[in-house]
Amino acid sequence: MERQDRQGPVLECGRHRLDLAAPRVMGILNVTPDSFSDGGHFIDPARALDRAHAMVEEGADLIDVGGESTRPGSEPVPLDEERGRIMPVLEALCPALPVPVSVDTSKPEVMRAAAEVGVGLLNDVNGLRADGALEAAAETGLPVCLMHMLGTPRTMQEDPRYRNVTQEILDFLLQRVAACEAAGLPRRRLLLDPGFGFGKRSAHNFQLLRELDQFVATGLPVLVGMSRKGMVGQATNKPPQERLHGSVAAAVMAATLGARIIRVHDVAATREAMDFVAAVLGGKAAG
Ligand code: PT1
Repeated sequence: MERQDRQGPVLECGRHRLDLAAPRVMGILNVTPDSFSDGGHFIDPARALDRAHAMVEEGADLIDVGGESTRPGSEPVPLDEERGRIMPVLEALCPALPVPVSVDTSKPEVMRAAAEVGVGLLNDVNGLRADGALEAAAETGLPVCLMHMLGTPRTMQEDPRYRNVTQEILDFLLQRVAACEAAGLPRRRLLLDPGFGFGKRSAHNFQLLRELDQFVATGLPVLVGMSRKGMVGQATNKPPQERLHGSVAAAVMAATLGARIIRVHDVAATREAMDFVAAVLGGKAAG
């Protein structure tokens, strides 16, 4: 049996099904005024929809909408503000797009509201640790990406330390999986994400990527986000807007090691790279 058979290759995302036999491209749609690399130009729902359609044209398999920046140093956004930014955009996108929309939120109220307007996946950088988030996510019936973060976005890059970064993050994520199962959220609805750049130095991020096969070996689908991040800049010595080639290299490495969803700003380039990986690996995907 191919090892990928353990992964539950199809994700039920509301009215959409996402086949994870090949690596999928998740396009980033920020609806924040303070986005670190694309300036947050997409708060107007009509513009957000245009941008989402463009990413689908470029080959995005799903669109991730976030209203709270979580890059290092960001301040938390109050519930009403996050909801006010995100909901009009989700209401425009969900019925209109041919691909599932995910919502990048840690707030249970936003998860519930997003599920009601047709979101297909919950993406929580906080791993459902907020009060009420486990219950809210379980009740939506949607799949959930559980990500690891050390601390909070505001403080996470202040001297992060690990004994063994891969082992600690794997332990954390498997504890969150157990908490989900206890709350009635079954494994078949879960994805894991080591959380590149969330309370990690570049050396930690590089080790996590080298050892990504350990996350893949859990049998749960792995999602990664490295697009334009500091780890790419560290390796290539480029500012955020010039990190395309490094980011594509990171995506290729992750997919080769068995990651199933790659969260990116630059959809067209990543799509081509993933098509190449899929052509080479075919049904013999890593993992
Ligand atoms: C991610 C992710 C995310 N990243 C998931 N959701 C961000 N599931 C937002 C830097 O080091 O990796 N996985 N949602 C963006 N956050 C960051 C973090 C942006 C670090 C930049 C950096 O530059």
